[in-house]
Amino acid sequence: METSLAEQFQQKVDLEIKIEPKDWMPEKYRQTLIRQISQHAHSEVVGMLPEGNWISRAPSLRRKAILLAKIQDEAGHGLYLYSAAETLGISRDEMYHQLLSGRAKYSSIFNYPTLTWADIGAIGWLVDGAAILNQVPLCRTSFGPYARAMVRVCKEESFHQRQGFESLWILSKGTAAQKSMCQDAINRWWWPCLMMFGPPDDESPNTIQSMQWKIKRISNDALRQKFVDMIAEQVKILGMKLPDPDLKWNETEKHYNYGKINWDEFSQVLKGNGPCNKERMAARTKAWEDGAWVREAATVYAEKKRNGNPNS
Ligand code: BYC
Repeated sequence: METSLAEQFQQKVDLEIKIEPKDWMPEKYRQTLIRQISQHAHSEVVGMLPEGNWISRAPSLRRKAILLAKIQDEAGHGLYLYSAAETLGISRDEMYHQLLSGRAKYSSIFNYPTLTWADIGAIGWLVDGAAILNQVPLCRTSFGPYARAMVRVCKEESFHQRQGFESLWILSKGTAAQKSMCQDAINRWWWPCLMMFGPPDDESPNTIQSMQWKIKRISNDALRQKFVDMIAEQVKILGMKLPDPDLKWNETEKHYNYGKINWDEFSQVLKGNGPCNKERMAARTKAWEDGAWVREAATVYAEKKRNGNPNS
């Protein structure tokens, strides 16, 4: 019985029919999605922190308005994603507990500091650029609510990337100090961005199964290569350099070759030893604790409403 349900499920996936929350699904499919979607949601929310650091110091009103809008978009992405994960039978509280207790991860990239204003441009251009490449294929992921959430997220991410590039483009045409700030931000964000795509395919425990279930459409290494090829061209427009002496166009492969990624650094960041892991978790824990009264008030209000007395 179980085997035939599993076979029917795989046939649906192969026929590109979306899996919806009430459909039968293998327990491991459900767990894989909860893991990935909740970690994606946590990344959006934790990702607001490095940028939030610059709201009060944005160099103009225009830049401040753009940054505020971008960060609000990220809060929205987190909310769609938590909602999509909830359809799989996990509560938002449980997802939060998994994050705060260290059981759930969030993207490694948000454990790096934003030291200068150029870092905000670099996040938009490089981090959101990497995110879009990863997320466009997720618009066709097999689980309906995740795929539909990704459509809107991707539209907003492409605006995020454009504004980041434009911000760096202005710096790259500025004074010597602005140019050097721009290059320094690119130098610091480049390698961590390559790590965002996850471990190499032959060391990625989830890829084969996730691709069979069409949760993932393109492997970690294939997406990373697309990113290198895209950015290696865009950086020329900025007149800047990527910090990789081995970056070289390979005419036979029609791709850029690139240097070795420091996977030890990635593994340290995942273990909680990146430059900002403790700070990020402390900020999220404080937000959870500070929000206790809101949760309490909302629960009491809902209770009163159920009893037909919303205003008392
Ligand atoms: N950081 O078998 P693998 C944004 C973990 S937010 C941390 O390849 P999978 C933005 C992985 O979870 C964008 N952990 O896994 C927001 C797994 O550990 P667990 C965030 C990572 O899932 C604000 C283990 O390594 N995007 O754009 O098949 C401002 C083995 O990996 C990372 C998403 O979340 C990492 N970088 O593939 C600006 C996209 N990489 O869970 C921008 C959705 C891997 O088994 N997620 N790990 O303990 C995905 O597409 C996939 O989950 C990944 C990893 C490609 C990331």
